[in-house]
Amino acid sequence: MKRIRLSLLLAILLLAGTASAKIKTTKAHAVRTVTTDLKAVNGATNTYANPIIPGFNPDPSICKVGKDYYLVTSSFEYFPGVPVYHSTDLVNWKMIGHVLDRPSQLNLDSAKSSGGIYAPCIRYNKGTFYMVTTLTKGAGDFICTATNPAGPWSEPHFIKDAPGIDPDLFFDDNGKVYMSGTAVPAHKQWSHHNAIWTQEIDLEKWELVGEKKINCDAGDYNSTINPLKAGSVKNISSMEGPHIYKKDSTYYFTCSIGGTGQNHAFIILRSKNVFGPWEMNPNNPILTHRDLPTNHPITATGHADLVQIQNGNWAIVYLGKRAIQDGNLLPRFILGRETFMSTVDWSGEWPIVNTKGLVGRSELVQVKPNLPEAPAVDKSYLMEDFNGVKLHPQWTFLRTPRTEWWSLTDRKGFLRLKLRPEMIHQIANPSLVSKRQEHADFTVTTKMDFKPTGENEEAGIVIINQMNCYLKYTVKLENKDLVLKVSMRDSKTSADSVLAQVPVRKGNLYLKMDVKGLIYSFSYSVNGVKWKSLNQDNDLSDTQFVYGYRFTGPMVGMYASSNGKSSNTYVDFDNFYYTNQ
Ligand code: 6LW
Repeated sequence: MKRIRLSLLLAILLLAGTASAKIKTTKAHAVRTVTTDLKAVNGATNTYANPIIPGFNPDPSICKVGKDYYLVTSSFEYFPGVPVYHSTDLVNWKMIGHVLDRPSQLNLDSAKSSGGIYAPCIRYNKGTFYMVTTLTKGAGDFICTATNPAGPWSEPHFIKDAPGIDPDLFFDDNGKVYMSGTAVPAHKQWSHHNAIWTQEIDLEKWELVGEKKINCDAGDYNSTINPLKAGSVKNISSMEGPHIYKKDSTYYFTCSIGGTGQNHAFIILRSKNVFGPWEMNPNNPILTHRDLPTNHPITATGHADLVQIQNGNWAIVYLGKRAIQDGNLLPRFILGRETFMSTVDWSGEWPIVNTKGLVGRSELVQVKPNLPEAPAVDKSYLMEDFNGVKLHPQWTFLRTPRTEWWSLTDRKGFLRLKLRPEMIHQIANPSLVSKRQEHADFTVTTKMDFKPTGENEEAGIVIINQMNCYLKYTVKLENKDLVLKVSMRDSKTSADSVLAQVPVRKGNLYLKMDVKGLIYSFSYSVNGVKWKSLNQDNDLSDTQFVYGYRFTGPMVGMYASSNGKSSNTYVDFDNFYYTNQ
């Protein structure tokens, strides 16, 4: 009762703060009050739904080759790394592979949760695709190349003396190539004061050449950022995600400020020189939600990349977070940072985001870009029967697998996982095969054939936010009895806590997990027809599960472990069906 009262009070305060907050736009666009209306305000019918790539897909970068668009996102401690998506209409996207799909390319052995691979940037030049990113707490920035973005990509070319994160590559029309990244300024003026360095790079020798310059220093522009709300960041904290573009013989520099949360904002500057000095767009930020109520359906919009589409139009891809719409008065963002898209009008001096909707804002429903409609992407891979000989690219591992502990051929039509001592809460590569959770409301079912012989051997379904924040729905052999249990670790505890359990028999068992926002329900069956409920309506609102990730997002999949002991046992999954409600 107390919690409801508190959230009610907070909600009243939040709604009171929903007074229309005006954002400054160019004269060409009437200033409009911001509402939380989710429909494209002009009632257009040719609309699409954001996010364009749902689930854990942050820090998008995009490039265009002919009629094709390719987009990459951050992948952190998950392997393969840096997923590559393809589209021809910017609305329908298909995962076509990963840049880092070989252990030789990506050593994540010591990556902690939200460590590993940070923001990537993809660019195309004269027949070659380039992807540059950062292996944090490791060898730093590196570039891979490919002639086919679906792969294979090259081994990494590590770039010496490339500090910071969020590297960018810019191919100038004079043949020079420049690399940029985040930097610590010579004289920090406030705690999160940082800058962006730029230096020419020789892509034959894979080394930086010439002088490295601080190309954009937040401290030089602090006073011209029009704070969009009282209390907004006084200084341009955390200048990140830089990109340089050239349009009509003018260089444009973009970056995000405010950090990847509520204060995130995307700004653009211009100059006649690739090293500035840069003129600030008077209407910055051109994309932000930092002045909107915290219960707005989308927040944290930023870390953007611009792309020219066709007939002079542009578009922008960026990360954002969706609040789950479960009627709760407090916003909860459980899907991590996803990839959103908006159209951009750059017919004038400066680009303007979403001129066909709420200018400078992201909306869940927006007017489509002016591109030939592409067919909807075949999502049948969500209903996986494991009849192939290779895992679909949606399936990922936690850190780099050093042995093939999984097989699609040992038992045709089944995914076989070997039980190994490694466990989710360790910095290791456990027997875990998972995919991105893409919806707030979804159901997963699996048919599992598991005959454990050793104590503590377990297998089943998991949802993992990070190594100390996960939910397991597994069959486990304990004291010679086989039990089906729901257990979780939510980073507040240092051990798994059991939510429910029931004795079961060895052999085939169907498991079902129904998720509605933060309400989880578990049932099981011996024949896939008659289901018994194990545990209904588990409300995880009061657990770290709500916030249990930093940069990643929830992954759902199949898990097996002998929990620290050696084992010769394995588990066979006949299928894994993910359906959104
Ligand atoms: C990304 C950087 C950031 O590299 O978070 O908060 C990092 N800002 O732009 C990981 O997404």
